[in-house]
Amino acid sequence: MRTQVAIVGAGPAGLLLGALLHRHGVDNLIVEQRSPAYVLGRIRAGVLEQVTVGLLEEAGVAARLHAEGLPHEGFDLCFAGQRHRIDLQRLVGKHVTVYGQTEVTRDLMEHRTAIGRSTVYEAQDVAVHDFDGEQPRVSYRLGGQAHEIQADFIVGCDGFHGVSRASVPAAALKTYEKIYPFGWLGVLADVPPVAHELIYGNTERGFMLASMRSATRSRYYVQCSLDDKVENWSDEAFWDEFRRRLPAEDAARLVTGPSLEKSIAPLRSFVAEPMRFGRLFLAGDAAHIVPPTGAKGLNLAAGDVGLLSRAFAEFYAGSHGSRHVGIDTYSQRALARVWKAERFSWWFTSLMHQFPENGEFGARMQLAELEYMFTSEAAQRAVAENYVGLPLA
Ligand code: FAS
Ligand code: PHB
Repeated sequence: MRTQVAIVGAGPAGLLLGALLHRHGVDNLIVEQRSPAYVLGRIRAGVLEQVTVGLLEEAGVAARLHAEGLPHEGFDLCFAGQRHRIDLQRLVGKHVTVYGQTEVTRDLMEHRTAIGRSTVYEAQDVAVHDFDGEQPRVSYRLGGQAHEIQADFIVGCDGFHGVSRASVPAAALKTYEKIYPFGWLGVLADVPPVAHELIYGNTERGFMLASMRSATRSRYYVQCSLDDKVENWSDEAFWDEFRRRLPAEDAARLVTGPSLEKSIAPLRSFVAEPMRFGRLFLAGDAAHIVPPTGAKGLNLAAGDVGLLSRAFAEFYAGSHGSRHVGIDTYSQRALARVWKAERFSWWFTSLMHQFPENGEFGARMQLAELEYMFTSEAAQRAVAENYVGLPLA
């Protein structure tokens, strides 16, 4: 098989890249190791930046998002018995949209089928070859048969544990990592959200987040220890703990119910530099990870493929002279945006979680930062500017 751009991974990054390339008339093929049902079964992000919404509109995949997504013009921060709202619309004139990653992935999958583009699911032993030359290849096995794709370019959209970054010689990569000393226990349940906007809480018992997927489906999180196990948490135990961390007025109206999904996610910050190796490019979680506190992971992946799709469109459409500007500057432009999101996600995580190892002074620094924020319009505007997302280069 031959294509212009071979994409490894059919998560949101790979599928959005495929849809944007199709829009620009660039031929592409996606190879995914799991089944569609498995990919859709992963419960992850919930908040889309306007840049992400714009890219889904550009790809022609935003109809359901506009019909069912929930525009949110602010969110609440709770700490030390206080509650303050970050008014995104007033502070920076923008909002975010609550629409689950599962729904984004479903929309992109259905779009890909409708436009007749193929995705190879349940591919085994996927490998990338010769990306330091002019004729890179992707090989895989399907139903016991060996297959190979020749391409002009390969894009690794295969997540943190994928094969693409792992195929780059270690000497060519510089990685940066921070592991946080706690995880997030998350529950998805068909119960009405406890509030109409998101609530982030730094409580003495730990971080909490009240989010949602719709007016009838809630997504809730509590900070838990790294060695905690999801089997230690019955639904009842989760609801008791979540209720304890909610502000009293919300706890009083909390509706509980059976969990549809319950899992513990570790938190890490990670960046691999550069994001290009010859004719292999990395995008999304394959290149970087953020703690979910700032709701940046999915949105950073979308930004990467937005930059990359324009670079490939220029390459295939441009005159010889300009053909390479986009692809030659992709890594540097993507990383400039990635590091700013890494900073915000690290800062917001450091502010909103309990760090017993930081002692009482550390706790007072958090309190001082939060109290300063709510006496300073400039500080609130900085939070709002980062939360709604920075512009695409
Ligand atoms: P993904 O990991 O989503 O997709 C990679 C795809 O590549 C997968 O389908 C995988 O099966 C496939 N793949 C892997 N290896 C392969 C191989 N060798 N060959 C072929 N295919 C291969 N972000 C937020 O903004 N908010 C959140 O609340 C949030 N919660 C999260 C919770 C968890 C447990 C995790 C792990 C992440 C969370 N994230 C969150 C981040 C998440 O949303 C990612 O940023 C997003 O999935 C990134 O999308 P992709 O880059 O496409 O990577
Ligand atoms: C979610 O709804 O899953 C979500 C929302 C905001 C975050 C993290 C996760 O910061």
